[in-house]
Amino acid sequence: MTIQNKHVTQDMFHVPSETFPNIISKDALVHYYGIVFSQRSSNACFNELLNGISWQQDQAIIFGKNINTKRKVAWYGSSAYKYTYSNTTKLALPWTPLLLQIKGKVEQVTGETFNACLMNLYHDGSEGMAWHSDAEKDLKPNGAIASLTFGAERKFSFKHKVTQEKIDVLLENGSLLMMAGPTQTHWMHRLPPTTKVSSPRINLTFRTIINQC
Ligand SMILES: O=C(O)CCC(=O)C(=O)O
Ligand SMILES: [Mn+2]
Repeated sequence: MTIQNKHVTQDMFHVPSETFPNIISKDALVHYYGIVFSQRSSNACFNELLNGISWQQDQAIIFGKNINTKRKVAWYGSSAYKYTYSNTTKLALPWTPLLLQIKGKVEQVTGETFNACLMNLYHDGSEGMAWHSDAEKDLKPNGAIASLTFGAERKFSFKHKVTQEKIDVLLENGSLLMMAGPTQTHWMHRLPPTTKVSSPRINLTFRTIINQC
């Protein structure tokens, strides 16, 4: 099943989440808000983030070996939060003015608050992210994760951990998706690689870190 939303909103303030129904009916809370940044702002954000963010090569464990991925990542937050995943620990850099502005907009639209952001830079469709859930011990249990896309449109997939049911969403330039409640406990998600996309995409996932000052 693929969900598409052509709802275009340039100046979207907090919108009750029931306006954007839960796109996964079972064991999850996932809202797709569609495009929340105009194409012009999205392109400007993309360029500023591409050049102004401290992008680093990410590590992944494949067949038990630590390898560098082609995808780049960055970790920013309200404090020098540690975030440990795939055997590596990152220390958050302080928000840039643009990231703070974007965070404010995401908080306005979702009605949630966030204190950190994990960012991914996919150079083209050959780069993606494998099946996983975001439930590390550093994250608020059942906390909302808001995922913003700038650049290339990509398919994003969910898979139920028990039933294996799959749901796909198309993540458009300037669009926002929020996962909350039991989603990470019962579902995995991934960004599948594709030969159909040759341009880059930046993804920002706003999160809440707990038990760190
Ligand atoms: O790029 C995406 O849309 C997904 C990123 C993701 O799942 C993550 O950073 O945990
Ligand atoms: Mn994730």
